[in-house]
Amino acid sequence: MSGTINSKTAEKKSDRNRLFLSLKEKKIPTKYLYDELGSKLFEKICDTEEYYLTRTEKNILDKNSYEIIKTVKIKEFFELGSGSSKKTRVLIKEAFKINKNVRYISLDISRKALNMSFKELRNISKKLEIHLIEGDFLKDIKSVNKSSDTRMYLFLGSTIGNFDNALAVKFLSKLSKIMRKDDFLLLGVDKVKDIDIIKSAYNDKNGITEKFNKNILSVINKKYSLDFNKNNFIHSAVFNEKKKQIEMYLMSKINQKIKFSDKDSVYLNKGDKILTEISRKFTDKGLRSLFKQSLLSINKEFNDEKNFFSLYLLESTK
Ligand code: AVJ
Repeated sequence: MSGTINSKTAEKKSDRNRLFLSLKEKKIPTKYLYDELGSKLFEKICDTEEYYLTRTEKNILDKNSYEIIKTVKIKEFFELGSGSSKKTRVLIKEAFKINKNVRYISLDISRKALNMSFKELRNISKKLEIHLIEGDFLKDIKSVNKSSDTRMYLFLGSTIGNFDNALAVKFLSKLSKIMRKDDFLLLGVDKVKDIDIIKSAYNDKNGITEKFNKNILSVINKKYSLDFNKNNFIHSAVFNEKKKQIEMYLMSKINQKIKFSDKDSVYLNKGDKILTEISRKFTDKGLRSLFKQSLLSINKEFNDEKNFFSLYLLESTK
């Protein structure tokens, strides 16, 4: 028992250290966006007029779920970073119609998201087998790789866009390696398009994205007893055209010092920007190269009419 407690303390310490190192480079790990409030705010972002991603992906899923399900005989769905599972619902429902023994497993960092997901899926049927795992998919994917049933991994919402290319390749290769011959990965990706459309998706007029971004400070304040003051920061989401990615920052309004421990502090000058998230936008060419590097091949591809967003049904080529 004490072993468990010790290891958790150690983990917290190294997480704290990692955060400090990260802050010195003017970054905050993106995962801290998703506490209970953060997950709720993200759901609200999905409903804004400007945030086309969720709506578009859901339409693609609504149109093609039947086709996806009949192509692949799946016993088990394994969703990474499920959020509320509102989009996944259609897919699971179609699968359940065909196979009452279908199983759904979700791995998400946020307990709130897992609860929302459970509510969303439970009303498909009481008989649907649902497993919820609270965890960090970058770290914990290793521990959940045992299954003898045909599995479809779901990695939707363009969450892959939060990873730079190296990390994306590392993550997808890891998935490809644990995939069996009959397994599939359904991956959702946001595409390069008119810059103004992309930018407004991260600068909604009601300021929900701003709240979501600033909430990261409350999360680390609470978790590590820090004293960031939200009012001293400005939300900024810009499109980096060279890297084809949204970069979300918190910009310091003043010169300030944030005490981290007795001996360590973080100093910010007015105008300094802390990076909280990147959200990459992909081209077909970029994706082909990403899949190749990650030992994945395309079985099927689904798009919306405007080609705003794509869903890929992928197989492992390992
Ligand atoms: C959940 C990572 C896909 O990058 O678009 C939404 C998160 N950040 N608005 C994205 C997000 C700002 C979102 N993902």
